[in-house]
Amino acid sequence: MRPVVPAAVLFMAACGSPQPPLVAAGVEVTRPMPGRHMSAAYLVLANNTDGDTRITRVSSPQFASVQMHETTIEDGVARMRELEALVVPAGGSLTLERGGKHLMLMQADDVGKGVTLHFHSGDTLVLSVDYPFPEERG
Ligand SMILES: [Cu+2]
Repeated sequence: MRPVVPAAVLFMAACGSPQPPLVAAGVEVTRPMPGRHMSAAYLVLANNTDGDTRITRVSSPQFASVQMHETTIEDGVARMRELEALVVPAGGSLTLERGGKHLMLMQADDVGKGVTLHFHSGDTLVLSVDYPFPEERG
């Protein structure tokens, strides 16, 4: 006779390890160059929900301003333009990388051991990422 597994147990097993709605991977933040107060951040954002996630603002305690940028080539010249939002597609991912979409961190305050990034969708904080600089990780 086969064991009968109650439906409620299956349901709970399926919900046992809930995935966060938005996940960051491969985070890299450049250190501000000496005498400059600007950095760039690159990462992959994965959306575990069945709806698009629209990032409308990114902030960081270590920087006065964070802009969402896209690098495009116009007439053979690389230019950056500011984006109003970053859209992470439902069940998919968005890659922020050199030569593509990226974050520009401006007016560094005190960048010590690392950088924290807060991703907002409207008034909602949807993800916070802590990035310790590699040399600080021991
Ligand atoms: Cu930029």
